[in-house]
Amino acid sequence: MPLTAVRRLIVERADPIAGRCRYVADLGNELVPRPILTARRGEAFRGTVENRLPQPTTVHFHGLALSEAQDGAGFDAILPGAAKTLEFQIRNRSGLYWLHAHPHGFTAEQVHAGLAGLLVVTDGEDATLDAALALAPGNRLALAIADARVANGSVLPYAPSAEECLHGWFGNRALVNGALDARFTAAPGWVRLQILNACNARGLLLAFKENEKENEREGGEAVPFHLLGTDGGLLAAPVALDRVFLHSAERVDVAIDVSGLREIAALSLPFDPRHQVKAGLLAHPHPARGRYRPLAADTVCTDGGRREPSNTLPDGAELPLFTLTGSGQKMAAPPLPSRLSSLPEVSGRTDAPSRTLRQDFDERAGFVIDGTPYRIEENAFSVTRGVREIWEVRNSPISMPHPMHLHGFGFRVLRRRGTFGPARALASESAGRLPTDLGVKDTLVIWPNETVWLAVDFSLPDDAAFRGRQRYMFHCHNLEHEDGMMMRNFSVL
Ligand SMILES: [Cu+2]
Repeated sequence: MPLTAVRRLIVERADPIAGRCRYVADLGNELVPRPILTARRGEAFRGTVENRLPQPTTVHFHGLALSEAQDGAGFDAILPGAAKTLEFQIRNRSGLYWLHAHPHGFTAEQVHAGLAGLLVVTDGEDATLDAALALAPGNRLALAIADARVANGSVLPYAPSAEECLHGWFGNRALVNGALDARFTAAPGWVRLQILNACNARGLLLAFKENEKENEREGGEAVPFHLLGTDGGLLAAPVALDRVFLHSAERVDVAIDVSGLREIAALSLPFDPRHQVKAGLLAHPHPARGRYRPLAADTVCTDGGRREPSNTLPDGAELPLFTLTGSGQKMAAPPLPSRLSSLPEVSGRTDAPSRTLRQDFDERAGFVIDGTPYRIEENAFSVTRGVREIWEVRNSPISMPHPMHLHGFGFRVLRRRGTFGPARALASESAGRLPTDLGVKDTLVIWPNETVWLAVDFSLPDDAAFRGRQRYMFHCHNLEHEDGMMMRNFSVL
């Protein structure tokens, strides 16, 4: 559904007992729950967000280059019963972006409840690629993969213990665009999948395999695929893969040739999740939480929440995601184009970074950036607009993988060091970059003991909306860590 057709976005609880929530798009003459939004680069949006939750909320357009007032980062939350008008132009390249709740202290609960929607941005390069792939109608899909705790077909309410606030909230089943056991039908030829990891905390090692025989659980040939793009759009050239790490809030754009295949299972392969930290932290609910009711009849970040270990699968466990049904018919798919976009190669000195950031674990404060838990009024540092900075971000050995998200600006990855073996094995170059590091990123996993170097261009549009100081944030997108204060504000001046 075109974003420009949306007059009003209603944020509401669909099920007050279990706390499930949804976005509803009001088109003026029609209400559409859980819309998948589309927009062409350059289009402008104007609409109202109406908050019908018992908690503050915001709508953060994740990955879009927006001013502070439109970014939805939580400086200016929409209180229960209130509304806010949004007005912005889409300046980003084609790619899969998304919108989600981002109010401080309530982000994890609200995103888990279902307040995460997809926004597919298209442009000329994107249309050229679709034409080259000769995509059949229905062979292009935008998918949000989340995990939830499911018992008897129902999603259980969000109620993490203190230990789960430390490691993250992990479910036992995948929801794809909100559905369990999701199935999609594909015509022979190329299928293009734009996939978001919308899990609160779970990392995915995405792969595909052929389900050859019915009633046979084991086996199945791996189905190769091609990486076309990442968070911020198309790569310069496709990369052939058989698996790819996709952590919370990251996106991949992949092509699979399904000719001759009857059924393809998408799954997360088992991997060592590298949780190099022991629980022992005291519960520290976000200070904002005491003032509003939970979405479901349960408490958050205490040890009094319901614990049903059988309803969780640990991070890194194998997890079925969704199924693609093909016709089995053979067809010669056209060759993949060798060039996908005009994205330039990136370079920069990593021996003298403009800025260094450190991620640590503190037994009392939890996961912190530069030793400092988040405070909404604090400005960690200021950046001059128009300047290109090189950031060196190092994760501690006593840590976890942290999917770090930068608001407002896409960045490029220059180098990785200290990457753990199974991830390093997927690196395609001497600088340790992974295939997903070759595109524009806005979220990047940093493994324990790993250091990454990023190039960020802090140019802002010459537009009234971007005048004056603009505040953005850099934070962990493990949502339990985000609500646990693993976040810093910065300003662009
Ligand atoms: Cu984290």
